[in-house]
Amino acid sequence: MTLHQIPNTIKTDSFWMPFTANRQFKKAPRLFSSAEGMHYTTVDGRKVIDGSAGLWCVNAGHGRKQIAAAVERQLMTLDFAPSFQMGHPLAFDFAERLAEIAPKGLDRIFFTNSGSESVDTALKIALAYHRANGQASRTRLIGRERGYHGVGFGGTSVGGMVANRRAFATLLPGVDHIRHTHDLTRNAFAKDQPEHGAELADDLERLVALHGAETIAAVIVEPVPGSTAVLPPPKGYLQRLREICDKHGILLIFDEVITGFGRLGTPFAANFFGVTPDLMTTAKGITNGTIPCGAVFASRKVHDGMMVGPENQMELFHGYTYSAHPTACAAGIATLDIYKDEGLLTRGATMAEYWRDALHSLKGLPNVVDIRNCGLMGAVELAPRDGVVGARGYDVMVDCFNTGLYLRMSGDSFAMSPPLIVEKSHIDQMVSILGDAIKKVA
Ligand code: PXG
Ligand code: PLP
Repeated sequence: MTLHQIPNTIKTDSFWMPFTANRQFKKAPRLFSSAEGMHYTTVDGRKVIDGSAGLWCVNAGHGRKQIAAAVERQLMTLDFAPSFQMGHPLAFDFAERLAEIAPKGLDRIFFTNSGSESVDTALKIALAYHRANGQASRTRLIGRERGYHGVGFGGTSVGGMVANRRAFATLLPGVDHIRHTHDLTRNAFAKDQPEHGAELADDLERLVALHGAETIAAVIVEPVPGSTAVLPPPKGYLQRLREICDKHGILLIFDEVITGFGRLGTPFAANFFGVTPDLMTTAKGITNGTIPCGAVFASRKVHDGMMVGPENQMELFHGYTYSAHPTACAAGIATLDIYKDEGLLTRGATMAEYWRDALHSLKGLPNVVDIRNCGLMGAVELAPRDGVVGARGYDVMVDCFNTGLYLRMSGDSFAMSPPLIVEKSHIDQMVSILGDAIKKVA
């Protein structure tokens, strides 16, 4: 397992790393020093193909000079401008550009700096919207088991990955969860959307019966959960969830932090599934991962519903110092230019079939219990070793890194989401390295 690992010459004590086993990592650090196109280069000079677009964010590939130039120009022109009671033109331009590619009607944009902030913002907008519309009793927020909505207290509360919640006590009150849709018994090795499970959306009716619709503000789901290792929604599931929300006056929030900006071969998952939420949270690919940025897309109904009261009074008491930061806007506009020029928001559709078949070719390898795909997202799930969750997955991940593939693990599953510039030869290489690692580690 130590193949290619470098002597530890840097001091690693001070950096408390996020979502990392710090003591394990620091014994044998895995360090990238540069990146271009589809590849990282490690500090010891090896090329490693990027199977996860960084952390699901580098959709146009690494080292895009156009973005770097826009950021540099912006820093030298207007490094910072407040967006509280002041403004700068680029923020308005960026919002207009996002509105142009938004799912129909979701064209009011609130800027944040991350997915976590987008989620907390959307949840707060949902509460404020109902209050502004005479329904202040709608305070309950509903998430879903296995959901990931970032790490703020709001996102952690509606999230449903138990390890992310366990240490943090009571979280927000008045939150509940519907059931997840992962069903190996009925759907293992399903291609694209699984056949079984649309009825799981009816679990929302259970919560309506339990709590009363008049207490529920919003339901938040990832159209395709990513962090929990890619769970495409059963056919008809999201449509049904939309119908139930409409029936009961509940706002539907799609968390598109991963699925936004071309991941499924459409600009957003809302386009892919033909279901439009009331609010949509985004981040990551919005600036190709270069400068932290996020955005909440709100429907006209929600936005206009908030534009009430005296005109000299703020409509929403919420915002971040860095909302619509000039460098983030510059990076974002340059990113949208690249997506448009290179057709990247729909390129995934032309690669999805090849991606699917390549991933599913791993069926039959030792310990592989499921393979899932949707657009340019994919996952391979292994059985845990001796009942210890994550041990086998970790060994496969390290072996892949040592032999030239970076990918994300979640327990004993591997989630892959290559940059949208990926070519068939890259896909072959990724699947070959992963397959070899699975055989070796068996
Ligand atoms: N919502 C969703 C659906 C996400 O996937 C967030 C919110 C939070 O975004 P920020 O920018 O605050 O991290 C995310 C982030 C992984 C992985 O490999 C996933 C995320 C982040 C880092 C790693 O599972 N998702
Ligand atoms: N904490 C303090 C003391 C602050 O003054 C501020 C912002 O002014 C914040 C937190 C919030 O920071 P941000 O707006 O970057 O989220």
